[in-house]
Amino acid sequence: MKTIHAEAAQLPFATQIETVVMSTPLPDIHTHLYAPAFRELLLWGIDELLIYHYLVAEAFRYLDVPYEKFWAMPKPEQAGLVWQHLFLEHSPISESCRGVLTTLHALGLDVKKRDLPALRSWFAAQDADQHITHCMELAGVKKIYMTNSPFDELERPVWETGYRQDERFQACLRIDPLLLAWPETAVALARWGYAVEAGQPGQKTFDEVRRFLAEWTKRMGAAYVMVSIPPDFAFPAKNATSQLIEKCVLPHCREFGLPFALMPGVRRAVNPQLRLAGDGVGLSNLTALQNLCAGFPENKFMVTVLARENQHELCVLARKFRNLHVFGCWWFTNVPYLIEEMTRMRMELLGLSFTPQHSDARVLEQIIYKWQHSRRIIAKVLVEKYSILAQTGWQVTPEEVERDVQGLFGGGFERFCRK
Ligand code: HDL
Ligand code: ZN
Repeated sequence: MKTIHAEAAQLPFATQIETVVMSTPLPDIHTHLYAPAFRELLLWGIDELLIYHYLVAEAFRYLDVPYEKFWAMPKPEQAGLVWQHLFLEHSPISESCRGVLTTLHALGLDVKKRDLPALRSWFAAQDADQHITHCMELAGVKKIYMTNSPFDELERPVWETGYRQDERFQACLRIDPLLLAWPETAVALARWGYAVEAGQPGQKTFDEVRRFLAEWTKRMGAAYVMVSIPPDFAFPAKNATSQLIEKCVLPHCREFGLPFALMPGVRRAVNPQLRLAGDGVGLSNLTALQNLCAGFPENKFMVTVLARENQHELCVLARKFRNLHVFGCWWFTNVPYLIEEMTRMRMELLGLSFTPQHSDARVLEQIIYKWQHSRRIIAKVLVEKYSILAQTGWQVTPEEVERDVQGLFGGGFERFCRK
């Protein structure tokens, strides 16, 4: 096999591995980014980086501004407050703050000047489309998987008027309102021409929901169907969520050969005044996932869980069910301490049969720091694992390192999707 890092083979062992991990191009399999055709839905630039909801949550720990007063401010004013409290008045050591600086540094900007106006001028001078490609190159991201919702009032019209595919982006069908807010969603589906009944769903409803799923899967060319679910999600259960999953989503995914992406553990709006920053985490009952994997062996489940305390059980479940693919260090687990812990746990229990990371980026430039930070940790763990193998006399070749890393960085996921 031609090695894509032939020069790496001449380097010391650890450096070889780091070189391959830091530079292997990969698909980012879950983000909240959008192709330029979605216009204002694609967030980018320094002010958006600073008002990312992770930073807003951290800033409010210092801010004594009333929540609503903050939300009423123009975005640059919000960003200025975040900059002042999280960067100037306190050193920016949190992962979210560090990420802003990693990104600016990678873009060649001088952060030690702490000159926010100068940073704003630089971003204002960027051409959005070229900037997308530049950020992807710096991040080593070859494909950005979007989160696409027919229930989003700004997004739906772009699809309905005909979105011309941008090869840098992959659509994914997100269906939280369908599964988690059935009565309200049934009204919307009926308005869109699907003959669903609002009460307890029956066969006619199941047929019409499948028609909805099929039409949007085809319209988007969706790579998977995704939902985030609360910690107390149970399956099976006598409720609309469970019935819609069993009667609509799972047969739809089998028919179209798509993975069903489940993300358990979100407690939505634990502090509603923080808006998008107000969601929390809860310990999930993964028996629901066990029942799904065991009960529907023809379905493929890609799963990331939000609670640190659920990670070990998720790995054990993946050992039991080959139709379960573990991915990412999601949201509150996407911090170096837990990325290392989770990657180490997964390699020790699953070998290389998982996808270690996704960015979950909401602002374009975040893919730069989220991948730079994660690649460095994944490289560290891999160097240790290969070194431990070498102690037994087992020497991995540079080609095998490339093969393994390509598998972790999208190859395994793409094979899982194709199965
Ligand atoms: O539900 C999700 O996909 C989460 O990733 C939320 O969007 C969350 O707000 C987030 O951005 N986490 O990183
Ligand atoms: Zn997300």
